[in-house]
Amino acid sequence: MPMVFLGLGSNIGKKEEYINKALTFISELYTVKKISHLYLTEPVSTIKQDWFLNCVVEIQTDIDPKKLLFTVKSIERKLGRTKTVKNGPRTIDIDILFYGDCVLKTKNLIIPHPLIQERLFVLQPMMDINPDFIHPVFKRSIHELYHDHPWTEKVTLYK
Ligand code: PH2
Ligand code: MG
Ligand code: MG
Repeated sequence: MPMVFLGLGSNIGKKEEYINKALTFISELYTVKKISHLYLTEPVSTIKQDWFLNCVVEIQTDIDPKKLLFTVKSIERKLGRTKTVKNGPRTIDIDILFYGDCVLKTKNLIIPHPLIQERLFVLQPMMDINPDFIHPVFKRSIHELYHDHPWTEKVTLYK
């Protein structure tokens, strides 16, 4: 079965509660293999907003990626996510980061997530759970991408 990684982020209200509720919903549907630490992260955005809590979870599933996207979107809606501006504040964001070595580009879904290499708030938690995972497009490990990052974003361990 492919190694599937989801990135979670919250920066409105009771952030830790939203992350935990999302993890509960995810674990009711899929086998959770690993959960990273939780990080308090500076928003990467042109919009002024609160800091985020971020983590990454590895799940075991061979559900079709489009169905997985549909499921994570429904979890976001259950947790009060509403459509606002791009990169704006949100109760919960659940992104499909990797789906094994699958490379996919459709109108609604790009796998791997196209910005992983630019985001310390993804690379740092990925380092916790699978630093040797090879990015299927760049053919480089998480470890290498992490060390190449300019580390301009502030990311601190929360829990
Ligand atoms: N998500 C974004 C944009 N910016 N910044 C941080 N720190 N954490 C996020 O999860 C995040 C972000 C778009 O989804
Ligand atoms: Mg996102
Ligand atoms: Mg998203």
